[in-house]
Amino acid sequence: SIPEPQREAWKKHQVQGFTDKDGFEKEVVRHVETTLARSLFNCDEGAAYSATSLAFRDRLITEWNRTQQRQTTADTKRVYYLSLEFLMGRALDNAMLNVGLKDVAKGGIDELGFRIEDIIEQEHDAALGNGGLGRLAACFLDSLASLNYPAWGYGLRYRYGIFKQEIINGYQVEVPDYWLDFNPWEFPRHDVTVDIQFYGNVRKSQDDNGKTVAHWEGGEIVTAVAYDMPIPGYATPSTNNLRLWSSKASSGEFDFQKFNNGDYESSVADQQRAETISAVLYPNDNLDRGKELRLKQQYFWVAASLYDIVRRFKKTKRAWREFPDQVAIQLNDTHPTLAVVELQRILVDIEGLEWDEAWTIVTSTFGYTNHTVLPEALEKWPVGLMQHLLPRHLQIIYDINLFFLQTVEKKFPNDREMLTSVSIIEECQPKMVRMAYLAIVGSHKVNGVAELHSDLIQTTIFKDFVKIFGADKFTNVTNGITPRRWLHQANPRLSELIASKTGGHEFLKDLTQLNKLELSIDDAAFRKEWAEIKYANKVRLTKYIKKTLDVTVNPSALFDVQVKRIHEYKRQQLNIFGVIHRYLALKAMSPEERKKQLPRVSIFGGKAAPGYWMAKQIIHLINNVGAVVNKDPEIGDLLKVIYLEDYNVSKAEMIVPASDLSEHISTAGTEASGTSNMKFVLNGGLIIGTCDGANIEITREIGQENIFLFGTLSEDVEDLRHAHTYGSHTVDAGLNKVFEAIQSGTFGEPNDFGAMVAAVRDHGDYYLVSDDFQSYIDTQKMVDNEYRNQDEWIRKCIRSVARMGFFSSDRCINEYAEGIWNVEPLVVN
Ligand code: Z2T
Repeated sequence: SIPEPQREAWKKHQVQGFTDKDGFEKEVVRHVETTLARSLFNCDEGAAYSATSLAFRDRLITEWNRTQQRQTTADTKRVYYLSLEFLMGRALDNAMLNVGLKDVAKGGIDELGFRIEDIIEQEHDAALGNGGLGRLAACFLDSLASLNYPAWGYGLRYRYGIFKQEIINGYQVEVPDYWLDFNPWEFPRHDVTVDIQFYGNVRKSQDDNGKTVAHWEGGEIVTAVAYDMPIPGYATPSTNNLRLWSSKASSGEFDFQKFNNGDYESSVADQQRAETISAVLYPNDNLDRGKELRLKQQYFWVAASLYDIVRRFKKTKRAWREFPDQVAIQLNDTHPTLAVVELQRILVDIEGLEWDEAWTIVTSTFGYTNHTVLPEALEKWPVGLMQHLLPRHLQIIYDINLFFLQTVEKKFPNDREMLTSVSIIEECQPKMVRMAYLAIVGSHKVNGVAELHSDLIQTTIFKDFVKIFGADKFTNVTNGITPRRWLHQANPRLSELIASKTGGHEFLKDLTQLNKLELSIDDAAFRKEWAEIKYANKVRLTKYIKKTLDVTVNPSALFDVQVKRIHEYKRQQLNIFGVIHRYLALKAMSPEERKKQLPRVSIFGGKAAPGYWMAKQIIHLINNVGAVVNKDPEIGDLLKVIYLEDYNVSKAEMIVPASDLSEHISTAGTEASGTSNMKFVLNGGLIIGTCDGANIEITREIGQENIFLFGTLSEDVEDLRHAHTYGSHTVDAGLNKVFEAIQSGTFGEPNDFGAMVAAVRDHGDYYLVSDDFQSYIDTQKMVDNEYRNQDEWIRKCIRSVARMGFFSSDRCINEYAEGIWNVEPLVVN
């Protein structure tokens, strides 16, 4: 650090950061000329994007430094959010809005000869996530910074994010997403590295006091390098950090023997092998595939993050027992569960604490969030694999399990069934480590992400743990979304209109203030402007559809949207069967009758996991239906079926504000929460949905008269499934007509869709498509009728928006802070 006498010179030249148009332009020109090394007038939109981003990045990084310094000085408790996915999307627009300088930049960019919208569009999404879980982590970072919580995110810096989806001849094709070409938002920290060990053996020795000490020796070393992304809070100087780890070969391990023997190629191969760890995001949503490289990713990231956290704690020179007063670590699903074991290892093997003392620290530090009840998504790792890759960790897991089962045995004497059912080790062939059980045992709180989901985990998959630990350990924190990105940024006109009716943009910091909108509901001019904004958003999407798919849709038609990962439990198949049903009904009508029908555009979007064959079949059917319907002259505007390619965060920002009706129609009890449901309602769209996940709480908040609910209730699902398998299962007439159309070749080769039809008709219909079909069709009929009354429809939209305050991720983060982390904001003056 610089000594006092010289600090004056530093202070004098401290970076101030631009505050007006002139200052902004100066920074942009400087970056074009120097950082990008371009001659003065040689600037295209790409360069203008880069220079604008660098100008904002410079601002953010000075605030970032101050925030970190403030947190270190205050020496208060910090939150660490460990997530394998952060679905950040674009950063520039968000940075401009959060810093409050978008208008300044807009003016400056304009003077320099560009349009701000075009510049924003240049940015490649940071797509380091699959769907809801990763986007939730991104919303949480925005709220943590906006609420001034001292918090860090820790993740992996994948070279390839989620693949880019192309639709070719109606089929999904995956293209690698190489996004790191030029990323002005990350700061490489080549001086912040951690060496991570894999494989090897454990040797035990006795220390001077006769205590057994474990030594993990040998194996291989891979180096983790930190890359930091600044996370600006909205209307606050707080700028937090997202630290992503990148893997490279350890410099110590570079094999000089090979090098000297001229085996240069194989040294390069070693290098590449190390880099493979952070090369690619696994593209599965709600599915665990148990790949060794995935386990390596998990340990690599967890060990590097914990080393960093422990290093920071050690600088405070506190006693170990104070660790949980300084550190809260949240496990985003079970992916980071090895952190529990790693912290225990650090405390016992390296720092020399007694087991019990260490374990108290560990369990007081961690909280675990569960995001699914689907059995195929619950992580399990073969004991043999764990033994091979992390031999010492497996021993510790066995010890954790032993002590845990001893307490269970005490509480439930002679209950062997209980012991086998809750054991962290599943005694099957091969034996498996159950990561969710390990996460529960290693945490002080376990939460689900919506009320129904939190109830379900406590009564089904984790019910024995409720008996063992008591109900207090289990809690609910209903998900939320950041209104900054999902209203202010995605729908600027609506945000302005709301501001004009609620007293400024305060609602962006306290979303409950939306309730003031209800006072304006009888204001006809307000409703008119509301409707105009929705229409303008639909026109924008209409143009996009024309440009990308060359299909003309009528922006006055009802836009019915289902965009999310393709999964049988989310039931895009129910939607497309409903579309076919509508098409057949229209075809059967006389021309006069047809004229009375309400025009509708069915819009789909979403990626299928590359290995999920049924999901790919669903995509194929939707595209084939579109190909037939969209060119049918008898149908015209009455029905269009659109598949939007490569659905991602930035596309969502365009699609969500353009929806009249969105579909959240999962089989009851399967969608833990859903978060796009919240985004759609917040943007003045209504919902058709099942009684599942957060739909239930949305209904409670906005009123059941403002939502189209249908279908089986979660408590009836099990019985129906049982009846399908053991009783006789018949499919109703309407759905059978749909199947007949598919099988007669109306939508292309019937064999392509044989498995999809058979899953419902012949193989037990696990997702209850047939059970819910008729009530779905009836409910869509209601939607048509209600949409005809535009005035009443708009009133419903406004009322719904007014009542959405609860679903801000700010509320959600405050609940975590109070109920789980025990942390407080660090107020900035
Ligand atoms: C995911 O996006 C979700 C759950 C997962 O469980 C995995 C992934 Cl990648 C392992 C989703 C849920 O499906 C969704 O209901 C929820 O809203 C979201 O997480 C955030 O909690």
